[in-house]
Amino acid sequence: LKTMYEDIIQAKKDSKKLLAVLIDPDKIDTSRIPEFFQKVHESIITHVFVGGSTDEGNQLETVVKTIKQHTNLPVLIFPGSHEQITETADGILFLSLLSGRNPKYLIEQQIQSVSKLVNSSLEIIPTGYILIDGGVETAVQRVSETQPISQEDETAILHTALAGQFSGKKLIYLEAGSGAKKMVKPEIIQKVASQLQIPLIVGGGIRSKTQLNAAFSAGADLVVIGTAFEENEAFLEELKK
Ligand code: 1GP
Repeated sequence: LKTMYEDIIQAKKDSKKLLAVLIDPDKIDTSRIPEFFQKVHESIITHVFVGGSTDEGNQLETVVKTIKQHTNLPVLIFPGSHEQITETADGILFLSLLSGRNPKYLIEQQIQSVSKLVNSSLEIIPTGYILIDGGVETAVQRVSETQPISQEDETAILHTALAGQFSGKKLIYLEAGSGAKKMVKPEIIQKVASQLQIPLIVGGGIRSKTQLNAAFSAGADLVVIGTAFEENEAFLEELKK
């Protein structure tokens, strides 16, 4: 059986683009999950990410369980902290916030999550997470107490991504932040994608098919969309298979 990571690598080789819906456990109404996932299955969505900067209602486990009952798509935890880990998912993006200089999000959260991960069957995917200025102060910035990298600073973004690859990350995630005003510019995606050997994830502030296609054409292997689906389910219908 192939791992989820091997499937992502295969998709990259085949130039098959991947799209994840991000479910924020603080925002989703679990009673709407069955209906929502019917639409997801009619769309080009290939992955489900669950997580957020905060999980105030402690809903992550319930939300993941409910989602697993209604989909066969791979479900990955996208944790805002070590508390957001549940065995009921298929895997976890094991994030290091490489754009920041806060040791809590570079190594402390990771150590604190080990007791939950060590005997779990979750597929753990080491991911270099790079926060980029999306034109508005986002929750990641607030919670992590780190500054995003300016979109003007292309070299810093590129070098951060490559430093992640050189230190063994399996994925690089360029993040403008949930609800960003500006997505990561296609020129930046292109610059990073052209030098990176591992798959590239891009998310934050993508709200239209045009923006989605711009991210894909620039070289994103997997795009993540959350807010636009929360606010407008018709957008999901625009992305029919
Ligand atoms: C956030 O990249 C994701 O972590 C998705 O962002 O909610 O703006 O789509 P949006």
